[in-house]
Amino acid sequence: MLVGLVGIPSSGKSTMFKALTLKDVAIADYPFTTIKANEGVSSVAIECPCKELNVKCNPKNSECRDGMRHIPIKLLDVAGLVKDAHKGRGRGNEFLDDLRQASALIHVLDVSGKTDSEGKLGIGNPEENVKILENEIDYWIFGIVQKNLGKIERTAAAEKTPLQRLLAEQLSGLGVNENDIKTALDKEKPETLEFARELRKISKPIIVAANKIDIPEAQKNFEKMKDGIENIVPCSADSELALKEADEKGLIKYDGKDFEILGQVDEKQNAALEFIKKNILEKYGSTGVQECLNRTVFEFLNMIVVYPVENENRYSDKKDNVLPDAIILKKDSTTMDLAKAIHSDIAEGMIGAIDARTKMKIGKDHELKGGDIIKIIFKG
Ligand SMILES: Nc1nc2c(ncn2[C@@H]2O[C@H](COP(=O)(O)OP(=O)(O)O)[C@@H](O)[C@H]2O)c(=O)[nH]1
Ligand SMILES: [Mg+2]
Repeated sequence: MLVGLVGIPSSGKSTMFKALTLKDVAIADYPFTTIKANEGVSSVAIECPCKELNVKCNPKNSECRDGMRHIPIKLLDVAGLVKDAHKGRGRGNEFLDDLRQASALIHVLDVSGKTDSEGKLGIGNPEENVKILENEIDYWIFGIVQKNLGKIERTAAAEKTPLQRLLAEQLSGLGVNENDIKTALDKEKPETLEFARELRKISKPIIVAANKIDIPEAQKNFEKMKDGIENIVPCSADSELALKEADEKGLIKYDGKDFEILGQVDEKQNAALEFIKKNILEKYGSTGVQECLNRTVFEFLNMIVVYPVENENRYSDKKDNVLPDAIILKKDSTTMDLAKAIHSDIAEGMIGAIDARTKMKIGKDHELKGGDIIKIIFKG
């Protein structure tokens, strides 16, 4: 799973990217083999079961800080969005290529209205920029669908194959399946832009990070916009970065919601910290940056976290590491899906599973809930 940060130049993508990937989870089993220049590792945070079970955990693929489990997520800084990117403007083609890999997008939007739609200083229209981004993606998907549509429709008719099946093959790189396409086909005709828009809503859900909320004009603009846009979170990437850096230097202890001053801060630093506390943390509850990523993964992508164990009594693996791994799965996943996510050999030899909380035996097609602790029983 990969989440992309998109937005026009100067909206704050790199700042947000840096804030989200700064000194993040230190992990023994590094799960991502290749990291490109614009890729980084961030994490989503969720309450760890160690608190409720009153055990001390030893995480391997994730980290537990103050009872919160931080699970790594790959993040992509997708640069190059300008109007007409789908026609190759700016770094349009690169931009769209990067988009293909993303499961969801965070649209970093400068709501201060101080940058125009090209990222230059001037009068910007944040609402219009939301539309520009959606349109660019819609036109890009539209272009892919139209490419062979005539031929695909003729083949579907001649072979009596459902159109969605043939389209699914063409669009597999976009992360849409046959069912998704059927859903879109039920609403719109495939030759329309509206059809592409339906596919975009399914395959690239977008959360809007209303960034630069520390600027007074941004707060005014946000109030005007927030009811008209479904998924919008007020953010201050600059503040998040400043807090994380101060935490790293040992000046403050920052827990994502509030901070405590620990070290020697000079007058200027103190004023900056006070400003963030009063105008961001107390007003909005957080800088919004981590919330964007958490909501993207758990709300829009409908993911849950499950903990596989080998010893259901000690909630541990063979080496007695308690709650070693946190696995992110789709909401309707089964114990078999969990087995597959661990190892194909385990899935092949799987007999059943045990719910470690209740110690009850469960089947291969048992649907998992978020926070489940599961032992897979398999023939090795
Ligand atoms: N006031 C304010 N400025 C920000 C915020 N986030 C980013 N910026 C500034 O906006 C400018 C562009 O940021 P950058 O991350 O390079 O944008 P990018 O082009 O989208 O990658 C920089 O001067 C940042 O310091 C924020 O939350 N508040
Ligand atoms: Mg940048």
